[in-house]
Amino acid sequence: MSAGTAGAGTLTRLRRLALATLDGNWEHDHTVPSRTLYPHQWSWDSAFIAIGLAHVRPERAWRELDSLFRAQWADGRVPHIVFNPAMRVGAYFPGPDFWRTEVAAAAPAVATSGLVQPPVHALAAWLVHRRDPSPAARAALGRLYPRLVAQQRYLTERRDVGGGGLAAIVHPWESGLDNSPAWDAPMAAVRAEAAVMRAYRRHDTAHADAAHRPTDLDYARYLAIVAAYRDHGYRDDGLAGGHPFLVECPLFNAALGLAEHALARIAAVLGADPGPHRERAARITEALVWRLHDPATGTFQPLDLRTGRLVPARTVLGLAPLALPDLPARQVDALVVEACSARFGVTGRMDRPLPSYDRTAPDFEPLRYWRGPSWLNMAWLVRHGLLTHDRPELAAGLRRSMLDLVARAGCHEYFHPDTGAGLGSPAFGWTAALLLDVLA
Ligand code: 2M8
Repeated sequence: MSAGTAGAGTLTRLRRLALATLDGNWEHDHTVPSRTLYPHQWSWDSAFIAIGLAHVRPERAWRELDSLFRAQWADGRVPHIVFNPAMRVGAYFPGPDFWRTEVAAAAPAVATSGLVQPPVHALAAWLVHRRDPSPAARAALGRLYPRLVAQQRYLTERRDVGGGGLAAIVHPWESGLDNSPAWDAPMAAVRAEAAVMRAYRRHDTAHADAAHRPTDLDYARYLAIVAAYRDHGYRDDGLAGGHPFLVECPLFNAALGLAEHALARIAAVLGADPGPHRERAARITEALVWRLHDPATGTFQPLDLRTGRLVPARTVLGLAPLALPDLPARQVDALVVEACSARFGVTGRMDRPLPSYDRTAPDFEPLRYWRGPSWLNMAWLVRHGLLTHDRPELAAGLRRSMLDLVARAGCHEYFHPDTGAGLGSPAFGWTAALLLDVLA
């Protein structure tokens, strides 16, 4: 029997496991994604984690978001890592001594990275509030709202490098899908050599199989891109002139649009005007369709701003716009076809979980991080889209597959896309949190 159709006993066991994982990763005012691999606070992890915490520890859900936004930069950017000063130096690479955010006037006093991640926080704040509409929660929402607005303003004004109404990412880490095949073409143009890594000590490969992680050449390029941005003072003016990596990502921009939809609802609760958020949401969806939709395949593809070309790799990033409630029916239908194709295999009865990359591609790698394995946050987002566009059977198929993965392997970071075996960190925050959300 699969967990999706399991009895109350199995569901209770799953709930307990998820709660124990979140409690085990709780660190005074935030949840670490993993005690070993990622011992600090990560931006979009905190958003997903808050969504799960809302079901079991609502007060912590607000603290999670609040602690992240306390590290917001003066220009509105929400850093992708907030470093815990109590953690030993070298617990994660690259650490504060590499980021050196003090070069930027807008950086906060606490140590952070200088990059961002997909802005799923307004959606998270909205979902947390929906679970917990207490007066304390309303006050927490009221404190977050202006910060969420500032985050959107940063992304829509300073990051619209292409000038078409979408936000550009300046590093693959900003996509959240670090070594996705989507970034192979833009990364190939970044000058770096794997040998550079001899000068550094990677921390990730001490805790995870190197064959499952990005390569040394990937890391050398990651560092080269950070160095270019840092040496530019983490400023966003003039990026089009020479920054080595500039891409409009469908997932990142779907999150940007979803955030405006969520902010419209939050504004209505707080007695503010939802109108401008609705207008901005509509403009983002329009820009996504106009700029990132490939009519030849019906899918959404990243746009490499350095070449002006859409990236051809079909990854799970391209399914994310399905979560937008105002996506036109033609694109919704095409994305459902893509999700249900042999590439991604979504059905009402899934025998294998959703992969992060086209499983029919010759370079599909079932073990390597974002180049094939299944991740619960992607399944959660696609399920969210299927529910939004009234495909309950497909959404139920994805939900069952999420439950099965954790029932068999535990709260792993990611899973083998054929066997479902657990990979990466064995006690991973967003896996536990999003499981709690689909169990509710
Ligand atoms: C992974 O990314 C970090 C860099 O930000 C890393 O590999 O060290 C990604 O899976 C990212 O999406 C995630 O937020 C982060 C922490 O879980 O780990």
